[in-house]
Amino acid sequence: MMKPAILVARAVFPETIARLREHFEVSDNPDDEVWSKQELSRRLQGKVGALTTGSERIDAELLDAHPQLKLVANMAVGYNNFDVEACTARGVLCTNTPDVLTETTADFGFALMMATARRIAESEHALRRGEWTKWSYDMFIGSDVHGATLGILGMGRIGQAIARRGAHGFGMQVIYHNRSRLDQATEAALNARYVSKEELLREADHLVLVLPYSASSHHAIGEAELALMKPSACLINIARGGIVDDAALVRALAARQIAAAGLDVFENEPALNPALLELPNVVLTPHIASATVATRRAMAELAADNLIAGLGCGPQAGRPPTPINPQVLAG
Ligand code: 8YV
Repeated sequence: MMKPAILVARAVFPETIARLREHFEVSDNPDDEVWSKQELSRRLQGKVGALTTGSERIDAELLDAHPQLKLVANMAVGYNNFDVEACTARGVLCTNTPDVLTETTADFGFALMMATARRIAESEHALRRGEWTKWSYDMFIGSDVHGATLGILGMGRIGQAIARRGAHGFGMQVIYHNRSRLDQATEAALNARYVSKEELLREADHLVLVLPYSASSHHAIGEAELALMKPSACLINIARGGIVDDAALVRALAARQIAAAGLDVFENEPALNPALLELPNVVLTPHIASATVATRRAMAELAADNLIAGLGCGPQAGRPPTPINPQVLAG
């Protein structure tokens, strides 16, 4: 019997490709090129499934060109690169990779917060430039993380993992804002207090963004929001580019309206607002919050599990572990 054909749109672990080959005719991308929309469409010809990453946009136009496509498996928890509504309308199942990256991503959020508050990148760069000639009382003086007020915008799995670290590891006062409030028991366990968005902005010493990107979260942090923050505050974005208005942030950082920012995601990444590169008070990392060996392996394997089961293969056939639009399975 002919195996179904799938596309793996970006390079992944050879072990994952080998596993997929047990079930599918696999076209892959070992050179890890980022294909244009046209090239992606060309490569999708005849494919019933695709393993994608945040760089591949799956929209109505692409779906209409490929009526044979049944499943798109994103190797990411975020799926703003998918038009889920268009997929659901055409019976295309979408899957993502939640849970397996929660703790790793929360670790990174904390690392970025600490690097930003304690000016680690800025001081390290100065040392490399040979500028460390003497000790001074105010050299790279920063702000404390322990005991400070940790603000979290978006209180899903990753937000809660960050809250746990802050409350239980660093004795922080945790405040959060989210579309829906957590139940009392979860709030009590995290020692987290629900506040309005305005109070969150006004009170946080360190504000961490962990909400999904959508039309409603576009520029959730812009000029007006930055103006509410403390001049001593740090802003950390490990969620998605576009949640912060980067041009407004550049202005706020340059004017020291807030103290510093730590950014793992950017509008139009991997291109970024060039003014960010000129600012000393921003820590910039290339979208690596989930990048540990164990977690990236787990993400690749979960994406593969979804493809295998979702396309009717293996012992879990018909029961992909993490569907985004499970109504497609029922239909
Ligand atoms: C991915 C992420 O590395 O999971 C997410 O939503 O942003 C990252 O973990 C990235 O999206 C590539 O797919």
